[in-house]
Amino acid sequence: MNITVTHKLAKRLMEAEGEALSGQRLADEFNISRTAVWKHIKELEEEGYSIESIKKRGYILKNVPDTLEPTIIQPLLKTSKIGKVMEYVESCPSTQILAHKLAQEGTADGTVVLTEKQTEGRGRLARKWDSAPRKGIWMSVILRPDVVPQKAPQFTLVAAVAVVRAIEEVTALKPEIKWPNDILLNGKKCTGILTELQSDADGIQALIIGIGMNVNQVLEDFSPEVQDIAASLKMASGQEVNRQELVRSLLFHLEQYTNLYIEQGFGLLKVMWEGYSSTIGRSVRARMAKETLEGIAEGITDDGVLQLRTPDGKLHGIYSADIEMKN
Ligand code: BTX
Repeated sequence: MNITVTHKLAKRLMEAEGEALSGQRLADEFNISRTAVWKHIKELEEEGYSIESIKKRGYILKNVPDTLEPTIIQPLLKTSKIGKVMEYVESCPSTQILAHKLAQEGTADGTVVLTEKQTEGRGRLARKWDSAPRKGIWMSVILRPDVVPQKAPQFTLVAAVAVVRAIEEVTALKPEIKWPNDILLNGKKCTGILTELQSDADGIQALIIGIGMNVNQVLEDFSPEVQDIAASLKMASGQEVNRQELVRSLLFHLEQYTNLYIEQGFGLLKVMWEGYSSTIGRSVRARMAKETLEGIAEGITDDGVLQLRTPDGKLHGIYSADIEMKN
């Protein structure tokens, strides 16, 4: 991103964390006049930043606009690859569609697509994903790992660990993972992950990891079809949650864990994943395209395949299913 002086100033104020910075100090640091500083401050206020100006002390940043624009997300981002390229749109049918297009056009490894509103957000098997405007994180991350296409499903599990770690870092909540791609709070779904693939004879061209996180919805923000099964971080914690901090934390953990996975394989991540899992050790019903099996979810393999033991003692490897907990 070509970051303007105005947004560099915003970054400086954000980093000051509530401390006042004088016009003179900012003028010196940016090598501009105090009048120019004042003009940039006015410009930020027009964009929705709230900046207090105290006589003889200077400027204090009180609030930044509640948007996921790269000018706000990127300056404090702690990643070295993911999110360096960011595509932001106010509204789109689905960030997955946009990400697929960008991936085909050759966008960089680590490109992130973010929007405030999806009109055709989607889940697995073309199911709908409810994406209320400005209330959640609707995001797709494009990765170009050098791994065989069969490894793609593991990225869903790696992303799930990153999601849980981010929620834990930004809130006091204790989320759980339901195999393979749901994050739950008190048994209700607060995040879904959809990993899609572009591959050819040479292997994976792009992995598109779609993450939909319910952040600040109240019950009525959800469509009636999902009101009984969905939860937002706000509903679970009783507090508004900062979406910008969540995006930064999520991208940071996603970079850490995908690097760990690529360098060392799934071993350590599997242990973390199992620690957060609500599925393992439970009696479950697994609905697949052609059959439904009931039994105990004993664990996952190193490839992320769910191991289900049916009452006849047989162990089944489940690659893809909807899981219902029975007790
Ligand atoms: P899934 O197929 O596991 O879950 C879809 C099901 O979840 C729906 O059929 C519905 O029952 C329920 N559901 C729909 N919306 C919500 C919601 N907001 N909260 C809780 N439950 C819901 C999960 O698929 C993967 C979802 C990925 C969404 C992201 S958003 C960014 C990216 N763009 C895009 O179009 N999809 C991904």
